[in-house]
Parts: sequence; structure tokens; C-alpha cells
Amino acid sequence: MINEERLWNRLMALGELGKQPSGGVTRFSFTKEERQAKQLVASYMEEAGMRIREDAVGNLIGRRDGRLANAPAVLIGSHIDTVPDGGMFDGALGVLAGIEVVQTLNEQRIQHDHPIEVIAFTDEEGSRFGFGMIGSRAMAGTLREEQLGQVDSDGVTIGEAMKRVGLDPLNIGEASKEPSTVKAYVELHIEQGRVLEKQGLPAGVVSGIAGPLWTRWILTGEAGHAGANPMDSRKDPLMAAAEIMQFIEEEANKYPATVATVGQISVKPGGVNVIPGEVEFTLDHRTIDEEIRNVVENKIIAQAEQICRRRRVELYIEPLQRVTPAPCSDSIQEVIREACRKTGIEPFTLPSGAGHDGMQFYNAWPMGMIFIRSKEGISHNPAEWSSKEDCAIGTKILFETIRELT
Ligand code: HGY
Ligand code: MN
Ligand code: MN
Repeated sequence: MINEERLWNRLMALGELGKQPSGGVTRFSFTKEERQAKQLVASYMEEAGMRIREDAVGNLIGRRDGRLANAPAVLIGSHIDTVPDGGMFDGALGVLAGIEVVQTLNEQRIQHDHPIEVIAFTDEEGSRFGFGMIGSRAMAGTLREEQLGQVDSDGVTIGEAMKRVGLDPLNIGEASKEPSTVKAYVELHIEQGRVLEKQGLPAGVVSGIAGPLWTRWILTGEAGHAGANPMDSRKDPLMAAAEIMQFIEEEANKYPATVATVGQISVKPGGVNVIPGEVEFTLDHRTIDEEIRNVVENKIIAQAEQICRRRRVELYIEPLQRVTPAPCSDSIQEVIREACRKTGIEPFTLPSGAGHDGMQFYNAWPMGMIFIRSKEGISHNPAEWSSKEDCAIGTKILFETIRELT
């Protein structure tokens, strides 16, 4: 059976790359830290007896052939890039657990028909460019050239960042997989919420993945003297933004499965005694139901336009990413539920509020996810934690799932 010590030690070792003084991890795509992490993960894939390659968009892929050479492959994936000051389980667990499953099959000379590929996808988080799931989009064949023009905080485009690490953005089409060559995709991930902990369960089966809609809001008013301008003569973009954010929260509270987050904000020129001239903030708006997401999105925009008109402030909303909510395959959910039973865990099904690479494959091939419990639901935070036991249980369920699928 799987070697839980080896899995845990690898998780801790990978968590050291990009470590911050806070204890968190920062590993953005196409950076030194991410390259180091890929080299370490590639060495584990080697130890697991896999053939290794990096595809045209930087996805790191380890492969173990099955008895049927041309049979469609079963993919196990996740990501090793992180949010700023993130945790060491988000993404990393899914990649390392996939390698552990293959290494166990290899060591115990267990045969299987379908080939298995373990994939560490490029830039799932979108932390650097405000546009994520780059590697899984490319593999699904939906990444478009013009999307590589999005820039990071230094103005570097995705395409330029790829070139700097030896990847040619013109070749991204080569990373796409023909759906006929893939049987299924399975991802093990931490829940990043509190549901499993509240149920007292170590693991669960994911029913569907909420779709993140990311936008950047740019409000332009008129910088001015904080003392000399009466309140009714101002064009203050920050006060307009504050009113808009208040409305966003009120709207999100009306729909149980809807969440809205302002994660970044910047104010120019930023003087204590200066009425702001320009404000920029990001909005991350999600729900599992696309209809409701559209309704809430339209209400927020209409109200924002009204607020800006009244306050004589210009409003521009820049689209960053719009990901369709994705249901998980019923048949793979069944396989995972059976794998839970074989592992002695009562199957429990729950939705994912967080986005994952798997959602990019919703239209391409059957996709399923396994969650393990997150301590107090904390994630995207240095305090993100899952126990060694739960990581082992999740990997055992993944092992049984892969055995059945291959
Ligand atoms: O934003 C997300 O849901 C994921 O962590 N990328
Ligand atoms: Mn994440
Ligand atoms: Mn993740």
C-alpha cells in the first residue's frame, strides 16, 4: 500500500521552496522558485519510475505505461504554483499523491491496462497575471494566444515570462491533448473549507466546481486638496469604490452559494492629504450556478454605473477571467465513492467553492475530484494545514480510484 512517510516528507520538502518569513509559501509561475519546485517534483517522478517531459506550456508530466500501449490515459493532476504567502498543501498534495500512487504501483509490480500520467499544471492560481489555469487550459485546447498578453505587476506578459524560461508561446497549441487519448482526469485536493471538518470526515467526493469570474475595476475621479475641497464638490473614486463594495457584499449575501471578494486595491496618488485621483480593485465573484452569477454580475454593474454617475467618477471594468462552473462526472463520482468504501470511509459528497484545474476538462473528458479535510477550513494562508493521516487517507482513495479506472 502507499508509503505515507514518503508522501509526507515530500510535502514538507516541497513546502520549503518559496518559503516566506511568515511560514507561508510564494511560488509564482515562471519564476526561480517554481523552476526549483518542478525540478524537485521531476526527481520524485523519476524515483517513481515514470518517463518525464515538460510540454509546450510548461506542464510537467510523468507517465507510466499500461499493458495496452494505445489505450486512453488516466490523468492525475494538480498544481505546484501558489498564491502569495499561501499554504503548502494547496495543489502540492494532488501532484505528490499522484506520484505516490504510481510509485506504489511500480514497487509492488501491479499491472494496469491504461497508461497513467501525473501532471503538475502551469499557473493554476492566476496569482501573477490575474489569469489562471494556464496549463490546464492549454491541455484542454482552450488557451488562446491573445490571453498570453495579460501582464504581471511589473508589466511582464505571460508570453514574455514563458520566453524567459525557454518556452515559446507560439507553440502552446502543442500542449493540447486529443480527447480520444484520455479516459479520465482525477484530482486530489484539500477542501479549503470547513464542510468535511464539520462532518467529522477525513475525505469527500466533489460534486462540482464553482466558476470564478475575475474583473479589475478602475475608477477615475479628480485628485485634490483634502482640506480645501467641500464634500459636495469632489469626484472621489475611493468613496465611490467603497459604496460599490458595500453593494457587492449586500448582493452576495442574498444568494447562499454566491461569494464575492475584493482581494487587491490600490489608490493613486496615495497622499494622506490628497483626495484620490484613481482607484483600482479586483473582484473575485463565484457561484456553482452560472445563471445566478450572471444575474448578480449585471445587478452589481448597473448599481456601480449609477453610483459613478452620481459621483461624477469614470468607471472601467477590465475582464480578467471568466470560468464556467463545472459539474464532476457522475461515473467518476461513483468510482470515488466505491474507493472511499474500500478505504473504510463513508462516502460524502460536497461542492467545491474553490476553482481547480479539473474544471478546464469538463467539456473534454470525464473529470472527478477527491477532497481531504482542511483544519478550520483555512487556506491561501500560512496556517493552511491537513494532517498526515488525512493526506494518507486521501491518497489511498486516489489509489483505489486509479486502480479501478486503469
Ligand atoms: O482561486 C481558486 O479558487 C484556486 O485556489 N485557484
Ligand atoms: Mn489555491
Ligand atoms: Mn489549488
